[in-house]
Amino acid sequence: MSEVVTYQREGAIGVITVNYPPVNALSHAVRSGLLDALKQGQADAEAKALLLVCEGRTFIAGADIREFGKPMQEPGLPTVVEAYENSDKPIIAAIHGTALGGGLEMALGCHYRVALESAKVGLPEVKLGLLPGAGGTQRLPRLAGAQKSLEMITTGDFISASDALQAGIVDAVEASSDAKAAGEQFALKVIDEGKPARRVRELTDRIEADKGSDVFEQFRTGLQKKARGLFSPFKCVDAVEAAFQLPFEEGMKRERELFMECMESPQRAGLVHAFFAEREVSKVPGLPKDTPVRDIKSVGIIGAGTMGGGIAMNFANVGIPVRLLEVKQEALDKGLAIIRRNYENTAKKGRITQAQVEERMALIQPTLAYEDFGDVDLVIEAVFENMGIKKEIFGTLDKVCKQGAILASNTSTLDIDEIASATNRPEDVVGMHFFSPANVMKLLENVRGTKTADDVKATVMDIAKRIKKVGVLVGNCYGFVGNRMLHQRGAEAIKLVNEGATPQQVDKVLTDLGFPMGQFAMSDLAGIDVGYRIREERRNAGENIPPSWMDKLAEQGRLGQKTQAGTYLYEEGSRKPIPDPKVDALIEEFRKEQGIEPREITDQEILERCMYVMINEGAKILEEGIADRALDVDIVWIYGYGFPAYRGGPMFWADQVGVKEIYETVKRFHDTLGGDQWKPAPLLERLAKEGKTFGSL
Ligand code: 3H9
Repeated sequence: MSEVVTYQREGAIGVITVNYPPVNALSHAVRSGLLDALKQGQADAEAKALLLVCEGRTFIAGADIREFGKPMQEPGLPTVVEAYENSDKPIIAAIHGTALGGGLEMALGCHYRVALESAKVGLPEVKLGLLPGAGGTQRLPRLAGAQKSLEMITTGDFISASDALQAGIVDAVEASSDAKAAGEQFALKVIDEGKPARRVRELTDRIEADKGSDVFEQFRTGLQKKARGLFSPFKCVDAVEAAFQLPFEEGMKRERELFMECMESPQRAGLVHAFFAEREVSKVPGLPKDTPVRDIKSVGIIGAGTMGGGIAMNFANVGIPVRLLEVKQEALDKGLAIIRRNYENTAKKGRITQAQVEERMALIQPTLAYEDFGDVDLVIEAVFENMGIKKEIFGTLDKVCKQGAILASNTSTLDIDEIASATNRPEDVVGMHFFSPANVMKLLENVRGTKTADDVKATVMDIAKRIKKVGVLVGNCYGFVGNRMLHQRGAEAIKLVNEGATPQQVDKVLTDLGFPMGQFAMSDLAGIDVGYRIREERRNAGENIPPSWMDKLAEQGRLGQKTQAGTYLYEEGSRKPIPDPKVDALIEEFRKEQGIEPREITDQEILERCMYVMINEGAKILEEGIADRALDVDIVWIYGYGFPAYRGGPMFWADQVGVKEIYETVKRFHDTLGGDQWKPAPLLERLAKEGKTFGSL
């Protein structure tokens, strides 16, 4: 008898229980166990109906993702679902937690579904580069029709039990916390009323109603924009459409073909890597799971600008009170007005209520006095990048904050140890680097200083979860993980334009790779003055940073979107970059001044120079221990810079391209172009020579 699936009769009901923590995923053992238990139920003459329930926190959350990419072991999930559907005894699925992917498909193979009020259902396969491959694309439309099925299958979003009831996906919703009891009650009714085994595959009403509908074309058109570069959403539409064009068995065959195409696509590999990497980053090497965390009940934020305001919203959104400090009343008023406007816009879109707007605003208390930080548990400084000012602020915090308070800086580049040196408690100082817009971007790059205490590191990682971000703990160096790599890409992009490429050409190569925007559109968004100021500071510090046409833009006051002109032009109220012939002329003039004869630059060269320079820097970051694992770098880039998740992050992408190929190209660039940035990282060289990948580290 399988240990993960058991069969037991209770009165007239044969209860099949799955118990495979943490989420009852459909591993080989679970699939075999489900078939065995079904056989027992069939053979049990006393059982008049069967009930499928799960132990633990959730109903089945899907196929076991860890088995993807390995040879499939029989029985496959479609076989198991079919066996359940074929049963003559009615089978009821009792759903609690989340019935997802293959889990919902199992439930759709059962004859009735009852869900707890708190339960959610969904077919999230598309988020892993797949489509539902155990009949989900053929059975769901028979219950919910074309529109709802397409919505659920192409977005992968979960829906509530009541929504599922309304859509006809479940038959009953119970306001109970006991799925087994709710399922048994439903099963007894089925037995009493002599209800038959109702097979979803035999239902035709919804299929007939939506046959020939233009909704499929509408979805395909919508996806052109929403799912740019992605493979599986389009296959999802094809598979759902097949339910309306083909008899059930043939539809199932079509689903299988399309599923296998997705399974073999590199996008599936990238998205599954991203799924596990997102969960792995919270397990920090050397920081045991049971490291204590400090109790954070209130937060102080210094700076009510775009960054500080966005950070404050994150805490207010989850009910944590914030004290927001500015030096001038005017700046404070302006900052609060922007926060209110952001919340009101969200309310207008129907995502929060007006009452929630007021609740959240009430949690953000403005102040002009550092003394008001005397009792907060965490302070986050979010003023502009200037070491002198930051040190002064931390000196003040050291005086006013209570013992045990965590003192964090939102610096995006500066040395945390130097900031910490302005206090007498460097163990309490840490970096918490939010990404703009801070209330939207999911990454929180937490930076450990040399002396940061373990419980402080554990606390800031815990806070990331509390405010619904993905926290990555990294080491202290100029620009940390994300910006250190970005700066290399930015410098290379500028040089490519110096040499003959156009900014549009560089940006297009990056957007074709899947980035939401290119390097130059991004600097326009961030503000060209930001990069300019950094370059100037580094020049003043004696670094050899050659002049560039970007400096000229900054000097002319073309600062990007905020001045409606940067590398591109922007129409009032629009974020769409428009190429500007004046910038072409400025670049041309710059080349003349510098004596540069422009040359034709291929897209391939742009791709290699922009991306490989980052990979080389990533290898240095790994070698220095600034990032613990390649997957930490991947998550920083996916959630902080919009690196396409379907490529798995830069280091995963590098493994796909081939470490050896990248090493050889980097070496060639070092010989031809020169510069430290092209000096092959010893780690890159070693991996290339040993035939290994970043993922193997
Ligand atoms: C599919 O079903 C294909 C079929 O159509 C066709 C087949 C032929 N497998 O997220 P959490 C692990 S595709 C293996 O932190 P939460 C996860 O790695 C699948 N492991 O918890 C983590 O492990 P660890 C469609 C899985 O409460 C632990 O469980 N299904 C799986 O925040 C806890 O996870 C999906 O895409 C899995 N399927 O969220 C659902 N799922 O502790 C994917 C989770 O070692 N899962 N783990 O780090 C989820 O969306 C969330 O995990 C869930 C729980 C909402 C269930």
